[in-house]
Amino acid sequence: MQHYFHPMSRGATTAWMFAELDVEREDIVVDLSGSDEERLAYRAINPMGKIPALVDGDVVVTETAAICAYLADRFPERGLAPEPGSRERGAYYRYLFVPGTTLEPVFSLAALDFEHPAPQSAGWGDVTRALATIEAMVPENGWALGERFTAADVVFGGTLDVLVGLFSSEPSPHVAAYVERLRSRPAYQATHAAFSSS
Ligand SMILES: N[C@@H](CCC(=O)N[C@@H](CS)C(=O)NCC(=O)O)C(=O)O
Repeated sequence: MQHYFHPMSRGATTAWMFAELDVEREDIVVDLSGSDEERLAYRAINPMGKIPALVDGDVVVTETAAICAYLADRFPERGLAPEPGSRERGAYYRYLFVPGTTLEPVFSLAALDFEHPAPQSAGWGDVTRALATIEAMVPENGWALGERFTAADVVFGGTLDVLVGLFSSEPSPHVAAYVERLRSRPAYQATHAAFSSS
């Protein structure tokens, strides 16, 4: 499997997912500041020109959450996804989808001091509701789905890990504690060294 990424990008999250699974991959570092030629060539894999991307034979997967979900299902014996069709899958999907559809847009815009003028029409709503959603979804103890760590923690937790820096106030103690639990995982530390040394 070829993993197109850069260690200082959202690709750190997919690298973390690989490390949690402990499966082999071929890392291909994409230099986003590289030549136009290189960047245009990469668009044959992802027309958005964005990393990360995963190539598994003739399957191409883009989007961080989709890559993590695909990998968890591809290696079911590693136990990082609830059984397809199980009731746990409902909460699992929620943790996989909320980050990209809601949290990323609302906080990326807020970081630029912009709020959508009609939050009831914008899919991501507003900062107040997004913060309430985070508070409700962050587990008091353990992981998103309970005692078992899953890809939901890599995607939801990986997003929070970055977003807490964009909050206008300090994260609440239980959000901060969850992020600390994630950061203490050996697979997280092995794949996020570039961030701590920057
Ligand atoms: N929705 C995408 C976002 C990926 C993304 O924005 N990646 C950035 C790096 S962190 C990128 O490739 N930017 C280069 C560009 O847009 O040209 C995902 O979740 O994978």
